[in-house]
Amino acid sequence: MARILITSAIPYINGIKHLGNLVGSQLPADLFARFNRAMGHEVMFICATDEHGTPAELAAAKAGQPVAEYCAQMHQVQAEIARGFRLSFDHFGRSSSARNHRLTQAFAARLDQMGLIREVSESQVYSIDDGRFLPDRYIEGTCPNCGFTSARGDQCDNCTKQLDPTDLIDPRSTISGSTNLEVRETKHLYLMQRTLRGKLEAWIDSKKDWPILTTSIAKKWLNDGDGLQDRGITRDLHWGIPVQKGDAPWPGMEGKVFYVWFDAPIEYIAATAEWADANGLPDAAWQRWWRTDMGASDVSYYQFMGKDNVPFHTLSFPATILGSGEPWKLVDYLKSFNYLNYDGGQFSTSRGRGVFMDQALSILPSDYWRWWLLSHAPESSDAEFTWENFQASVNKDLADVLGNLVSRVTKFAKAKFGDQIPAGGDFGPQEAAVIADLGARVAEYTALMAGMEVRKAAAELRAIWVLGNEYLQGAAPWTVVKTDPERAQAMIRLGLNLIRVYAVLSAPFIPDAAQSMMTAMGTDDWTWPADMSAALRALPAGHDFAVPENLFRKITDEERAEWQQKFAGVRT
Ligand code: B3M
Ligand code: ZN
Repeated sequence: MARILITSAIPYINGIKHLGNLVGSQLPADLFARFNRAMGHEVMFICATDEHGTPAELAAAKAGQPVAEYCAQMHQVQAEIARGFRLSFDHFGRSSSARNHRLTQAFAARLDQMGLIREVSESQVYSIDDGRFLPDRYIEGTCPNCGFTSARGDQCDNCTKQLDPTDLIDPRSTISGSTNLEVRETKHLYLMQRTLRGKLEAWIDSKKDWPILTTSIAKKWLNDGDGLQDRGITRDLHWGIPVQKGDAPWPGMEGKVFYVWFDAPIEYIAATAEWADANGLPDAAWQRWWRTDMGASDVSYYQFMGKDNVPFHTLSFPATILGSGEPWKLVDYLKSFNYLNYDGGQFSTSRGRGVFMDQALSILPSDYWRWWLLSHAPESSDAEFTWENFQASVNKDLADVLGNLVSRVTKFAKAKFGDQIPAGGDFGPQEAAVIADLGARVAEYTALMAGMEVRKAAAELRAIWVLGNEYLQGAAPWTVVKTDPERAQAMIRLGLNLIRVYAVLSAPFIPDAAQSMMTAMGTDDWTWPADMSAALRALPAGHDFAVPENLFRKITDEERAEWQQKFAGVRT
């Protein structure tokens, strides 16, 4: 039994995520967690909400709520939706937790002690009427390049020129509209990542088995232009983790908070501590996952995220960990994803374009979405969601192939032989052949799942479902029963056992349907079918079974057209 630590990138608190966000981190991480639990490994699967930074402040202001209240409420909303999608986190934490405050402040103090923090004096725009420094995107004005009047402090959206806030003509605060602004000196802490360049490069180079997408992004940031830059880890904001040296004040840093990207990955660790607290366990319980001096050296740690988050996980967070010189666990394998596009364009949170997690669950159960998203995961390239494709996948894979097999076998068995698995006949050459084929495919499927080849694993699972259909098509118990009922009984015995095997294999993708299949087979035996011949004999003759409710319904053309219309534009 291995010990597997899995973290998904932690979603921002500001609003409900769309399906593109889901398939790029939380969902494949859940697939992998479920698979590893099924293999009998000890799994710790961690996620959280990412609650600091300007987006959280802006969203709370827009909602007219104090930011702490807004975050507490949105955390509940996101947790509920995560349950709806059956995301099987061991803990869903909050980056604003007391645990993360303490840990983040402790890391900063330690990095300072290691000589890796320097103070940098910067000039920044201060709004006298708002009583605060303004982050770049809180400042708007006229673009000096093209004359666009709503250019932001960091970039002009019209001509795309990168800007400094001080470049803007007639700058104003987007919070209050005030033009009563001035440039003030302010001090910030910088993490001296350049000093750690050699260590980081050696570490990345040692990861021979990482996906190309991951290492190419890491290498690009390590070597591009001037190479790795020192990074500001503090901000002049009110909402966040106060800058302190552990428990002690940090002279000159009063009123400042840590930058959200400094504290967010530390929350992976803090959330595991939150898990221990929530379960009344001592510190050793979470430390054995994270501290190599506390037992974590035999943990395999996997991270899941979209490609835009890779630099922070291959450079910044490892810089925090390596720089601390303390025995923290570093990631062993980083699985990253490209983007999922939506119906000829991009998902857009700001414009409400595409399907958001809550909306998805309001029209169909989570298994439908899980299956489509995972079987089309944007691994080797970007992928695209279209309603035609979604309808076709659901109707063919789930309803026609899997759903139909389950319903046909159980209904026929009940009608002809009653409520128990029939005893007649023996397995013959046809059964031996399908057992051999299934065994080979399941071995391949298991390897693909272990290797996090999400799309290929889905294709293999589908092929496994198809094999069962082909066997029944060829064996045709519905015909054979007329001439040789004993033989038909043997076929149906295999068919019913196959339903249990399918439940086990399919559970990581479609957990609810898998549970229905298992319940209908009157058992709770989730043993992974390593030996197919034994697995297809696990349910003996005389064992009770039931006909389950229809597992999947088909999506009609009318529904498809309606949904296409409904999700094309602005979210209401
Ligand atoms: N919240 C960005 C995102 O949700 C960011 C990830 C943090 S991972 C530590 O895509
Ligand atoms: Zn411009």
